Amino acid sequence: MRLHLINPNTSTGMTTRIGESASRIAAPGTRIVATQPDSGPVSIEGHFDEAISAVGVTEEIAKGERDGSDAYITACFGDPGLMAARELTRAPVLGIAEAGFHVASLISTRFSIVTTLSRTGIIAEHLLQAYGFAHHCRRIRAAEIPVLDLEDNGDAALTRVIETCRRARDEDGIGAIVLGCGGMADLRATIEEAVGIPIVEGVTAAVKLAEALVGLGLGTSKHGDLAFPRPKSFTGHFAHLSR
Ligand code: 2AL
Repeated sequence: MRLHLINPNTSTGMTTRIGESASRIAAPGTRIVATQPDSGPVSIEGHFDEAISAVGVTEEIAKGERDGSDAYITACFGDPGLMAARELTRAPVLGIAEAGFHVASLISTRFSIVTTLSRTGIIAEHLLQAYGFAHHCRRIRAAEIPVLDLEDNGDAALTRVIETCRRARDEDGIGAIVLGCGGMADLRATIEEAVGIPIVEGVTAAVKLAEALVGLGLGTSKHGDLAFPRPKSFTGHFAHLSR
């Protein structure tokens, strides 16, 4: 099984780390191919970054289709371009926020999210509402670290994430925590050990869900709104997308 993991931001170091985390958790028959868009923001920390990165995600899906991918993961917690990505393939496409919410709801009745910056909290809140998980999430907390601090300032960032998770554990009335950034993919076990309650991380959760869907023989439905995009002309910068 070829599992194409798309880091929607363009930081190659983060793509490598996320890919390594995915490979460690993957089943022996799963090959992880980790890529990032050719163009776009180096980190995704707001609505503007998301809008630009979503185009890059769709371009990576197009490449994955040429290379015969069996499933895809979009590894940014805002799930940028997820529904658009699903329109472009019959393979399953999993967003890491979506995967994290599903898995957390299977092992706890209530969870909190610990993300990077407060300003990204509204993105997670919108996703909880869109996916029907608002009722399961008690609180969205931020460690107040820029995304690239997870790369450049790893130890300090980890300390802040652990502190924030401990506050969530003690104050939120929850059973589990969902980590809210793709850049936290390799931190799950360390944080769980330090905090002592189940920590769900979206990249690793998405790998196992993607393997399950492929094992079940299920892919993205082409009946209804996730059908391939209607052929039409695109103009200007996007003329190459005309079909
Ligand atoms: C993210 C993420 O997962 N990757 C990125 O660049 N920005 N979102 C977040 N809330 O930190």
